[in-house]
Amino acid sequence: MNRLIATLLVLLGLISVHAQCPIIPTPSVYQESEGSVNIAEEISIDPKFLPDDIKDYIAQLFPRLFKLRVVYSSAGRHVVFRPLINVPKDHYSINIADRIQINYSSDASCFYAVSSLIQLLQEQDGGYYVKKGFIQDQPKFEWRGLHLDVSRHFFSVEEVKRYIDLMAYYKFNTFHWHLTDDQGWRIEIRKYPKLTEIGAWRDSTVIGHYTDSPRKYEVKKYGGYYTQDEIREIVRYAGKRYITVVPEIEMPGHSRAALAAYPELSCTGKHQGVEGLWGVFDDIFCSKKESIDFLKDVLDEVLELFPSEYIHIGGDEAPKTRWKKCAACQKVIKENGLKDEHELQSYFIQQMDGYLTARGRKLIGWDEILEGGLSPNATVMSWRGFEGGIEAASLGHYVVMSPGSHCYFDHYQSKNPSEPLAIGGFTPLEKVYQFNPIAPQMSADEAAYVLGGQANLWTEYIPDMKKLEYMAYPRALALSQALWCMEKPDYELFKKSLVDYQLGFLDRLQVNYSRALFYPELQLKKSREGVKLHFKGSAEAYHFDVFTKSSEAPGTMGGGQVMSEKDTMNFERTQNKVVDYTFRVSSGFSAEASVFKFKAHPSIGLDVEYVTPPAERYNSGGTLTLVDGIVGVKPWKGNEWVGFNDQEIELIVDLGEKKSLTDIELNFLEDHGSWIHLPALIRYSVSANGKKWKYLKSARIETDQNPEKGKFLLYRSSLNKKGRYVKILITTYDQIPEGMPGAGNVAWTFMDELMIFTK
Ligand code: TNX
Repeated sequence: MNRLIATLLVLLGLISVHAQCPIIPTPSVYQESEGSVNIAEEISIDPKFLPDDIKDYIAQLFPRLFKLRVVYSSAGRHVVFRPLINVPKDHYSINIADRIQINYSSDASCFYAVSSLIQLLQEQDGGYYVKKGFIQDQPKFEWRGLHLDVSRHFFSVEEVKRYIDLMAYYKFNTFHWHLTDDQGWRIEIRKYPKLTEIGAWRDSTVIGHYTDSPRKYEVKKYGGYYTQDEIREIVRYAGKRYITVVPEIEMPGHSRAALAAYPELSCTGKHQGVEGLWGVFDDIFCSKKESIDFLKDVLDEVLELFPSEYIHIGGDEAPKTRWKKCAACQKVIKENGLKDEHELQSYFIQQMDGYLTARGRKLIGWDEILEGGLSPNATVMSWRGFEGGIEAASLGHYVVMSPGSHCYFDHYQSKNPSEPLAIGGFTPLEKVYQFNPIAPQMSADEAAYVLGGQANLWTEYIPDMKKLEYMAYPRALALSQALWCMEKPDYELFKKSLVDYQLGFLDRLQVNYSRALFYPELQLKKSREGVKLHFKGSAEAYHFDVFTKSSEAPGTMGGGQVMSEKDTMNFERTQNKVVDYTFRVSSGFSAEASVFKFKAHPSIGLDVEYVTPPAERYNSGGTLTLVDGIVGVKPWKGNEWVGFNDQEIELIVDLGEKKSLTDIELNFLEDHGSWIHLPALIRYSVSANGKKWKYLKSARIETDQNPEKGKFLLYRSSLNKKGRYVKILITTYDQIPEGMPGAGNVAWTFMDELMIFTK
């Protein structure tokens, strides 16, 4: 059926275009008509034109997933296939009438059609039915990736296969396998056996968050690796699901596991074990010829194992501390007329680029490979936002977008305090859904260089498959929409397909997906005298109890209240005290209650003017965040903190009327791994009219810039002055010092909450 006929049928009312689509990612065209194809006990498929791999896939999967016998016969009572010519690559259509006819333009698109069919089969009375109708579909982006870090935590062959299985259902086609890092080398290299004998094992692993102080370790041998046979098996397994495996061998940084095995490849030669802590470490591959030759040897074996066009060489977070002091590195700089260590990194990457290009492959690396000059054939994977990708595209290089803001599935997905420990950040389902690999500021020419996008699963805080699934699902479904759909339906429609169809499917597969979608959210609005609070979520009503630490709980609240989304609770600014509230909220959707903390204090709901605007992605609550009564926590979940990336930050608070100021309190976050540092200086001024300012005092913040210390600081200063407006001027240190993550960049300043006390 072509589009014209489909349109006619719509006009005749025989099919409906507004039908809710069960398939995710949503196909370009989905239409339903009256009736269905019913299938019970066995599914009869005509194997003609069905590629062998897909034939095997169906034969293995359908009996398991649907308890349907698969019968291949030329009768093809239920399903028939037909290759299409003269249509774009990866295009398919499914016409469901008396039987299901799948038309496809490539083997991959035949597989995508089968993936859609899997989601179309709906259970009924012990059998299955597929609604009649028409589907037409093709992918938007050619790189639809999910990444997995198996260094920080190791995942078995079976677990990796399951990860790949799940990817296949959602039409991902690239599995980025992060095989080496500081905490473990996971790929057998025949020429260098110590890489896995020594480099695959660590003696201890940090437990809790790496910024905890004091830190705790589990002292226990941990590790594992994949033999070359196992790797071949996984590459083959993924290939049968039309997924390309792109291996990543990290260089020159994140290489402590390799250096534990071969310390002579570092600058100092110092013997150190495989790292048990998360972070960025100074010891990296030396840029001398021996290290580069070693890596080329490693790549030789990698190329034998992985047929992928792209080979990922890492390139991120490589401190130049050792290179600066290393005679061998300085010699390379001199001999090659390089300006500095950044150009040396670029030289290093160019060696690999040349090596891979000569062997018919392409190098891809994290966006740091832009620093010091991008190697001629390199493709950039942009993780520190979209900027690196935009720059690379403007230089005519291919790009995969994987910005932390939308694509880091190691971040928190809800603000619920019951969320299991994560590295930090806040990337809820809706945020992922908003992801578009093409940044709005890109020209059409630049956009043409964007291959697609990818989510990353760094596993510092993901020790097992259960947690991995919890972090990846259902966010991976939102990502699949962003990467596949020509035109994404709006978020509410996506959510409906998710809830009505996909969660049941994930349940059948026993995926431990997150229910964050159903958690109520606490939302706040400014009111005249303070803030208004309500619960938002998928439920009609929320049942809650309120507890207060102080005895002054308003009498109208207590246990067993019920509130709908429209109801609000009003909190007025207090007279100079802080009242702590705890809400325990439940809805019919999730068994567990959500717990929220709220502080009523003298500044809630005040007008704060950000003279320096905070970074958009760390200011979801607008100007209210600093005075909303929700205090930023650690590990940070992103949006209860306000984040700035400037060296001078100016804020003006309006108290509404002239008051006698006593004290001011301001909290800052310190998390060096995320480039968040304490500021250097805070200056306070007051004014009666917002025009003429009187400088009051300053507070210098003592910080030893010690990354071991990660802490969370609260500054209280006494003001003792009358005024209506308070100006807060914050100055950061010049830049992040050498040897620390993000060295040379302006540090981030994260603050929350602000309280001004008066008499
Ligand atoms: C930064 S993303 C890293 C990883 C960490 C990750 C944690 C990137 C290229 N490097 O080494 O695991 O942050 O989110």
